[in-house]
Parts: sequence; structure tokens; C-alpha cells
Amino acid sequence: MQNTTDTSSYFIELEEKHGAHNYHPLPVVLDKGEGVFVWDVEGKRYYDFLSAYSAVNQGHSHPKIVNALVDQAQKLALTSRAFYNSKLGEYEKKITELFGFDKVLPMNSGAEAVETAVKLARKWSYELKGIAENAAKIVVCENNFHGRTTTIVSFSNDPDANNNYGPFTPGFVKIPYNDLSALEETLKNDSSNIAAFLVEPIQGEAGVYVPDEGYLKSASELCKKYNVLFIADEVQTGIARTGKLIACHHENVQPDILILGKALSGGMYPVSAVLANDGIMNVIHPGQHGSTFGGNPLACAVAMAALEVVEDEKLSERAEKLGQLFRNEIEKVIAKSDLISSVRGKGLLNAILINDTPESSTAWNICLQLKENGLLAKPTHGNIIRLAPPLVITEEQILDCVAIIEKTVSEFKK
Ligand code: IF1
Repeated sequence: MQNTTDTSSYFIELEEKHGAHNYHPLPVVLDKGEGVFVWDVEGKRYYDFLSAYSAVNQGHSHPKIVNALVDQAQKLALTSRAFYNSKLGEYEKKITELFGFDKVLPMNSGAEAVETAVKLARKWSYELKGIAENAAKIVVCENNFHGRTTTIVSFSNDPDANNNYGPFTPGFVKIPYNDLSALEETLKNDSSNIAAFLVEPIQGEAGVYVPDEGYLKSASELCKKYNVLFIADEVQTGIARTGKLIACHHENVQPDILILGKALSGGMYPVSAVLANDGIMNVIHPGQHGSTFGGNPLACAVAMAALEVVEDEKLSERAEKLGQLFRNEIEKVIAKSDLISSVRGKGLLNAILINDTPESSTAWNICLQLKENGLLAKPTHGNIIRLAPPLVITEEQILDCVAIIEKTVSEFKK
């Protein structure tokens, strides 16, 4: 018989009482993770179909990444950038060569990397493009999600993200996502004041919106035409998630500024990065940007191991192949059910659209039933359920999960 201090309800009550209520988690208390699986405190096993919002692409507690963390932690964890360290240069060489840029600016969270990219683009636009001081604008897309700092939520149109957090940072222009004429119109009318276009190659939080084929390519060409930096936020779509090393590579686009986070560390440690070529990155001089933990030896060791896993285990190719299989199999489930209206995504970043209103709790209740059936997923907005397992999942496990989804859907009573 379990005693009362190791049951799910005990841990849920602790969080309820002592923690800020800034999330509404599914009622499951996770205690262990390995590969595609997580276990709750009662010892029940689940397929993890959220992967910590695509931070655990390499699978939970990948041994190679854990070993890199432990070995480096026992040697040297943090020096600050007041001194050089024996890991940062090695990491910088590896990540810049892998992604094809001259330089990297290492940070910690995805939002910090987005903030870094905003500052870098603005500074470039004043010092090299010649925009008048404080006049720089950055074009962003409606329904974006780039993080939760005050500046970033300043250009969100999600009231939950920015209500009562004002006053907001000025200098951002919103256009519809996946709309090239809106982008061209904006650039044509005001390019002399526009520093950059910041875009998610797939809008994750908005509900896994995949833009039209060619959107990223044409958008990057429009930016070049008007001397505007093309900034790709690949915090969620990067690191093999969509079937390429970064989602921009599906269209052979090399962004002017690339933002990475999440799975850059395999979910083992907060690691983010901003990559750019010298013509942009060299506007930053000593004392003009940084952070206590940015580029620390522990983060570098973990990130190098996480990137090696992506290469060694061919995670991009796996995501591409198994993502196709997953969508094909889910289409068969859709054909037999009126509960799911569609499936969309790229690689192993997918979502299903539930046939009910966004205000309904149907998607949430389906996730509760999926949990009972051994698969963890969570709705993004309203009636969309994101389905994003670790990229180390096998074909057999994909089919097993499709069977769980099919069982849940066929049993579900609204
Ligand atoms: C939450 C989802 C949300 C991101 C992109 C930057 C960041 C994120 C494209 C900031 C972070 C996380 C944040 C987390 C839930 C999750 C998320 F889309 F992935 F599902 F919220 F939209 N750019 N996404 O997706 O990175 O500072 O979090 O390291 O805030 O609830 P971060």
C-alpha cells in the first residue's frame, strides 16, 4: 500500500499550495523518463507525445548526454565569461560549422535567444543599414509565439500572453502568417525603417500551422530584396524535429539570424543560441550583451553531446520517415471517426484538429483519456492536440501509439 506522501495527489497538492499557478498541467505526476517513455509516481508508463514542447528530441535522459553532464559537472560547471573556458570554443566551432554560420552568441532560454536576436537586428540596422536611432521596426506574424519576456509578449496578439503586462515595447509590426503579399507590402512601404522579419518556420503554439510550400524561401528573398534581416525562430522546429536539421532547410533557406533552444541540449539543461555571420554578429562588442550562464562549460558539454546524438542517430531522417508514417496512419483513423477532422505537421511535429469548437473541453478530455490509455499529449489552443514524441521513437512504437489514439477516439464519448 502506497503511503500518502508518494501518491500523485500528494505532489499535486504540494504544487497547488506552494507554486504559482502559471500552468494548468494534466493530472499526472512524472517521476522518471527514459527514451520515449515517462513513468508517474504510481509507476504507470506513458508514451511522451509532448517531449517537453520539443526539448527532448533525443529522448529522456539519453545516456550520452547524461554522461556529458555528469562528467563536466564534476570538473567545471560555471566560470562566467569574465574568463575563457576549455569547452566554449570547442562548442562554438562545432555549432557554427554544423549550422553554417561564422559565429554563435550562447544564451540559456529560448526567450533570451529571441531577445538577443531582436537586439542584434536593431543594432545592425542602426550601425550598418543606417536606420535612424530608435526608429527600427521588426516585422512579426500574427499568432506568433516567441517566448514570454515583456518585449516578446509586446508583439503577441494572445491576450493570455500579454494582458496586464504593459506598457509594451514599441517597434514591432504584425502581419498575417503565411501571407507573402502582406510581407511584400509592408517591406515595400517602409523597408527603410525595417530591421528584420522574425518568423517561426512552423507556428507551434498557434497549433502547428505549416505554411505553404515556398513561403519561407520567398519570404527570405523578399527580405534580401529590401535589405531586411530574415530571422528564423527554430527553438521548437529546430534540431531535427521537422525532418531536417532546421525547418528552413526544407526550402534550402539559410536565415540571416538563426535562433535555437530546447533540444539544443536534449532537454538536459537550458541552452539556447543565436547564430549569424560576421557582417551581423560583429556589431556586438565587449560589454554590449551577455548573461551569467551564457556559454558556461556545462551547457557547452551537454549541447555538444546532444548535437552528436542528432548526427549519430540520424534523428532528422528518422523524424522525416516516421512523421510520414504517423500522418498516413492517423489519416486512416480520421477516415473512421468524426471526432478528428484533420492531421497536419512536418516530421515529428504534428497536431490533430478535434471536431469541436475551440471553446469546448473536448480536446482536453481526449487528452485525459489518452493519458488513461498510456499516452501523454496536451492541447495547444482549444481544439488542437499537438503530437510530438521524442525523435528516437521506433516504427513499432509509432504504430503502437496510433493504436492508442485510435482506441481512445473510438471509445470517446463527448
Ligand atoms: C511555455 C510551445 C509555447 C517557442 C518558440 C521561443 C520560445 C518557445 C518557437 C521560448 C517556447 C515553450 C514555452 C512554454 C511552452 C512552449 C510553447 F510552443 F512550445 F508549445 F508556449 F508556445 N520560440 N515554447 O516555442 O523558449 O524561453 O521557453 O525556452 O512558456 O508555456 P523558452
